[in-house]
Amino acid sequence: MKIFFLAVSLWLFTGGKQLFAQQCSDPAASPRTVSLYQNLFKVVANKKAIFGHQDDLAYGIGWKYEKGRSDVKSVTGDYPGLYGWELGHIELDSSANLDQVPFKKMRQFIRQGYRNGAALTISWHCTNPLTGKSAWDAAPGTVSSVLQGGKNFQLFNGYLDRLAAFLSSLKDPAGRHIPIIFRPYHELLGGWFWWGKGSCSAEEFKALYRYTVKYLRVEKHLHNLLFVYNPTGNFSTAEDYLERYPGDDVVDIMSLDEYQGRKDETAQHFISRMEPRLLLMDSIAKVHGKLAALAETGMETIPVANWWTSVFARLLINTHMAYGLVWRNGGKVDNTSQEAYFAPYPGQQSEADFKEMFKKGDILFAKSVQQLHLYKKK
Ligand code: BMA
Repeated sequence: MKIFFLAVSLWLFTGGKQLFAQQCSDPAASPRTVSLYQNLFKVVANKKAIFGHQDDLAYGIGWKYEKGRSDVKSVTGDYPGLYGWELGHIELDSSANLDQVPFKKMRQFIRQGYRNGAALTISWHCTNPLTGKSAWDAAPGTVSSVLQGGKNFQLFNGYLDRLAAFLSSLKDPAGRHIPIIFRPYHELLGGWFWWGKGSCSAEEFKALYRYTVKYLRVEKHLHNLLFVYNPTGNFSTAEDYLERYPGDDVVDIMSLDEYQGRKDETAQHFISRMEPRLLLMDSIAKVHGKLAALAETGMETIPVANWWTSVFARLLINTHMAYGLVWRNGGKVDNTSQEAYFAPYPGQQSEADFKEMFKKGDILFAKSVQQLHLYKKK
């Protein structure tokens, strides 16, 4: 309830309006990046939101690397309006990411999505530079070890060099960098990643984030990036949400990651914990002149037949999110042999409702996003 009143009062305070101009945090952002940002604000102004899916073009239920295939397309006849990709293991110079998607293929998929006018977002489950274990190794002291003066400073700069090389290789045929919505160090209020709360101080987190942005911008001359601040939903006040906020000059999008519990949570419960938080986040974003989005969400194996219209679309539209990205159709449920998925495939029990959401038109897929010309100045 407290969150709800806070959200409402912030909303009233701002008169429901953006207080500041919708400028990219990077003053030298490329024209296409600026256009993407401003057009995403228009999506929200038109009371729409974009549907996103992680790894959509790479694989799905029962298939892998089949040209043109996508579970979302098999169900609706159209592709998502936003594609999510994951760079974990790029820092190790591997040829494939931590989910075995070859970076070469990923680059092609990214170019394909861009050519078709979709938005693109990238996450990075970066290896723990202190222990050499996975991103999920939340060893305390990791963040301080990579900051200036820390023993892994050089090693981590090498990680950033490889990350930058990949981001820099994303170009259109005219040699211009493809705009990317980049969300490093995600779920930072959770305790499971080495950059998470519990493993570093707020000041260390901010320093890590700021250093990364500056490195990519200043050292690597990358001006095709919109940066996402991406906590989990375990906050109750604006102060909690912003505790580790690295600053308006390095962030473009305020977001959160949160999933509906597969077995133990009703839709009503999920909505009641999400709606006030998303509204609060939206009002914080407005005060800071930023865009708000649901960076990651979903319900694993979608056991609720009307989940799309009754939960997903409802949340995005009611809380003014620019987009919502559901996670990949791959991996395993709770380390069992059951395949994990977050978007429906033909025959899946939420298929009809997904089509219904598609037809209604509030949630945008590839063709409608294409008509928005995200990368063109209006
Ligand atoms: C997680 C799961 C893992 C995967 C990781 C990074 O949520 O899907 O299987 O390795 O994301 O993509």
